[in-house]
Amino acid sequence: MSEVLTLGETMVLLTSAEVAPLRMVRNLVVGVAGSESNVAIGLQRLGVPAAWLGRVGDDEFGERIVASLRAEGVDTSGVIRDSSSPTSLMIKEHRTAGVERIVYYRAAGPGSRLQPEDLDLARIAAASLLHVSGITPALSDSAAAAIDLSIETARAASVPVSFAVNYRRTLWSPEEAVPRLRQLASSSDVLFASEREATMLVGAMDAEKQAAAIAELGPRSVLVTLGARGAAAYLEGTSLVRPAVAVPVLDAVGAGDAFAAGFLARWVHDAPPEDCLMTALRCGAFAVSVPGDWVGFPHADELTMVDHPVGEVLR
Ligand code: KDG
Repeated sequence: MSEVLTLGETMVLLTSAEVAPLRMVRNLVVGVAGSESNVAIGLQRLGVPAAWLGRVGDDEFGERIVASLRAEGVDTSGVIRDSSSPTSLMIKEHRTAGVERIVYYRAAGPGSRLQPEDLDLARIAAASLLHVSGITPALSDSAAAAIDLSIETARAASVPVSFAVNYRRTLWSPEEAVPRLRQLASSSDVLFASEREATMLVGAMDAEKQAAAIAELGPRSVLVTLGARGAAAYLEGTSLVRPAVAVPVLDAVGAGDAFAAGFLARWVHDAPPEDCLMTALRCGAFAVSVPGDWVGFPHADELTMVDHPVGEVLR
């Protein structure tokens, strides 16, 4: 099958190895994170070819990003090395045993210089799916224009568009974001939102109703994630609400991307809605029960592992 194309900003992730305020931390563990490339990794692990397009700094951390994605089998041939600024950083602080705090060093980073000219339009038109998020349009006007062109190109070629709302409050205010996010929702086929993001888009109501209300904006498949409570979906006219797969939660960051990857991996194969949703929920469970934004995402042959009771030993 042809590749799923993802587009956005990927950063080096520095995770505090200790529970402490960042100013007292002695050790940071180096990794890589970016919502769209996380989804690409999730898809690859489930056997769906995926590519990530974006800009990284022309520096060692930029190479680290490319190497990490390549090691996961993600196609990075469209990555641009940009020498105008260093690779962006995401820092994860374990402020208390139960609370993680994330700070970004991405203002004016390579992702903000993404522009329409960076896109390979023929490649987008030949993809099986385009996946973008609401992070990129908040990075800069040129990045927003690139997102618009990618969506326009996909739609003109009948390539379905998947959109994860991913509101980042440090990048823009709700007043700026909401009209833009609603507009992007209206040009997508599949939409992923947390309950809070769904409330931004259509107001506070039951998640099931939110999913249906978002579908009225345009997308035929809408998924509203509810954390430990599972997800509500409105899929081709049918409402579904399913509980999460119960697992110990070690790190909730990345769960939404795992969920999206799981759903899309089945959706691109025209799997029934229930199958798409259950795969998404299983992937979310993998993500939260392993530290790291995407490290724990499942490979295709591991998916049912989370159905086993907690504590069971598989041998
Ligand atoms: O929450 C998972 C991702 O979104 C994270 O790994 C990267 O925060 C991120 C971003 O803005 O791309």
